[in-house]
Amino acid sequence: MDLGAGRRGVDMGPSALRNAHLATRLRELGHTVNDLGDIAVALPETLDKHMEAGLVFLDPIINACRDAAERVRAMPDGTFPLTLGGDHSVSMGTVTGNALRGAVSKEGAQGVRSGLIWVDAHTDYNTPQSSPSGNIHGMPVAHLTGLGDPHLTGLGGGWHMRPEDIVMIGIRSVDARERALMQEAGILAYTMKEVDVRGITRIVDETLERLGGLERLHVSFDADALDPSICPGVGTPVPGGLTYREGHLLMELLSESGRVTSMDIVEVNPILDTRNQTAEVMVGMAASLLGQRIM
Ligand code: HAR
Ligand code: MN
Ligand code: MN
Repeated sequence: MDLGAGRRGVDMGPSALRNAHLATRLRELGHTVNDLGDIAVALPETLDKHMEAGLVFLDPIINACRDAAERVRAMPDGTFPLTLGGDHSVSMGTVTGNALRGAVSKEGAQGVRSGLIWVDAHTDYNTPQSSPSGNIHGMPVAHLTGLGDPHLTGLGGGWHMRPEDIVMIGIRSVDARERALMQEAGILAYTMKEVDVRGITRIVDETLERLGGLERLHVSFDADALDPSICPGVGTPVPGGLTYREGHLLMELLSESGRVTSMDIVEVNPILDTRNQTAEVMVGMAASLLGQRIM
C-alpha cells in the first residue's frame, strides 16, 4: 500500500522487488521460497482523502495492518517471514504478527518479547498529535510502543514493543516533537554521525548485546536509510545516508549472528526510481541478511 505515505507509488514496491528476482536470489542461497502474494488494499483514488483524528487514511491502513499481522502470525514454525512494502506503516502489522507467532495462550494473544532493529533515515516515532504531515508511515514505531491512536496501538491485542528492545540505525531526519517523544521513551538511535564516527561493526556489536536475551529479532529496513545516490526510488530521500557497503556490512554481520528471525523491506518507489535500481539494491540487502557469502 502507499496510503501511509505522502505520495503515490510505493504500492508498486513489491512488484519491483519480485521483478528484481528476489525469490531466485534467495533460492540460490538454498532457501525454499513461498510467495504468499499481496494483501488487498484500496487504491487512494477510490477513497476520499480526509484526516481522522490527525491521521490520513486511518481505516484502510488499520485493515491492511491487521491482515499483515494475521498472515505473518499464521506462518509455520521455522519459516522466516519477509514482508515487502509498501509504505512503512505496514510494519505495525508485521512486527506485531511476528511477536504473536506461536504465542497464543488460553487468555488469547500473548506476544513474545521481541527485538526490533529499525534501519531508516527517519525514526518514525510521531504520534497523530506530533506529526507535521498526518502521514501514518511517519508513526509506526510510536504505535508499536503503545503511543497514539488506540486502533493502531491495539493491533497486538495488548501486546506492545518495549522501548528498550528497539534499536534504530541510519537516522538523520527527526521532527522536533518526535525527538522529544523518542527521548522520553528512551529509544536508542544510532544517527549517521555515530555510523561515521564509530562504524557499523561496533554498532552491530552493541545492538546485539543490548538485545541480548531476546530470541526473536526483526529487521525493518526502509530503503531511504541508504544514500539516495544508491536508492533514488524513495518518497522522502535524505542526503548523507548509509553507503552500499555499510548497508551490506550491516546485513552481513546480522546474518553472521544467526539471530534475526524476520524482516521487512519497505518504501521502494518504482515511479521515482531509475531502472529499478532501488529494488535491485534492496534485494541484495535481503540476500546478505539471508546468508549470501562472497567466498
Ligand atoms: N517525519 C516525517 C513525518 O512524520 C517524515 C517521515 C516519513 N518518511 C518515511 N519514514 N519514509 O521513514 O511526516
Ligand atoms: Mn520508515
Ligand atoms: Mn524513512
